Amino acid sequence: MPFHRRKGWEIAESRVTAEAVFMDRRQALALGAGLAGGLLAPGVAMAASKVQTDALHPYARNGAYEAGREITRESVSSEYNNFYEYGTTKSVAAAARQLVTRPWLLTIDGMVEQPRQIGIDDLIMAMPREERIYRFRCVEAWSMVVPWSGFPLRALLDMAKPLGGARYVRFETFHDPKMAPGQRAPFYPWPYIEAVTIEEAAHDLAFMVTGAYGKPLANQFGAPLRLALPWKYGFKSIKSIVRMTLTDKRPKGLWEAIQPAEYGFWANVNPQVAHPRWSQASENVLGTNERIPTQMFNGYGEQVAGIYTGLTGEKLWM
Ligand SMILES: Nc1nc2c(c(=O)[nH]1)N[C@H]1C(S)=C(S)[C@@H](COP(=O)(O)O)O[C@H]1N2
Ligand SMILES: [Mo]
Repeated sequence: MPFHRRKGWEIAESRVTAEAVFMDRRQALALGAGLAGGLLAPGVAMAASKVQTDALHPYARNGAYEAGREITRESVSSEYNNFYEYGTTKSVAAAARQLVTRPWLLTIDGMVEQPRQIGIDDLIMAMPREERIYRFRCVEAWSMVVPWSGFPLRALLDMAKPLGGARYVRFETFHDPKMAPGQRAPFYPWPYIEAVTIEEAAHDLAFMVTGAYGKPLANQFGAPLRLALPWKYGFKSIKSIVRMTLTDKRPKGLWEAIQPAEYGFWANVNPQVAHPRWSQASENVLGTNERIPTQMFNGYGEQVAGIYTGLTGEKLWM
């Protein structure tokens, strides 16, 4: 990566942590005059360095984003996940406790004015935070409704300052087989990758998620930073992101790399275009016994259809 001189306001994650430790030492000294400082301080400091931005929750809800359906109970959505780094079943919540989310650096590189790394808490502090209720449709024909907390991806793009030739935004999940047993499975070309066009990334609905249900993001949802693209099939919404790269070449996502006949680059929701192995006409609503018709662009067509006019040669629906 090109050399990057750190600006005054870009505090290194290591320094933030050091600062939190220092603050807590002081607090511990003030509070625990009668206690053995050595016993109290380190534990307190560790907890504090983990939760620097946790207290910002709940983010203010933006009422412009409503699902028109009941929010899925948290006890349901947080126990039914796709997170192959932690197993190929839906019951990955327990295994995902191994995911260590602090310190966490996001690398921004490729075709940007100034490549950089930023700590997750500095990023969260710098972004315009809000809560939005989104519908979510997995390619496996189940769906849910979740109140996500986060910030528009466009705000992160603005920070990254893409160069004129940049056409795609590529995202990468962490790669650490010690922390993620699923990444020891050689079949998958780890790390998980996903990408969108720069027009899609700049769309108002593209949302970077740092929380759900008014709280910091549970590990199994892809803490500490995941994407939400509510008009696309769920596999585009990549979890636990460590890198965002601007590029002029169309990247291949992990699923497209393994099975291009079933999972493509665009993956826009369309009830009329069946998956090779099942219909996409309807979906199971998690936590209810309902089976409801699937909507074009998952019901977000009015907002996003304009992005795709003129892209006639593309397989927009797989
Ligand atoms: N890194 C990573 N991101 C991922 C996945 C994954 O296995 N690994 N699964 C995808 C799929 S297929 C879906 S449906 C959603 C599931 O999100 P949820 O568990 O929050 O419902 O995450 C997507 N993002
Ligand atoms: Mo999915």
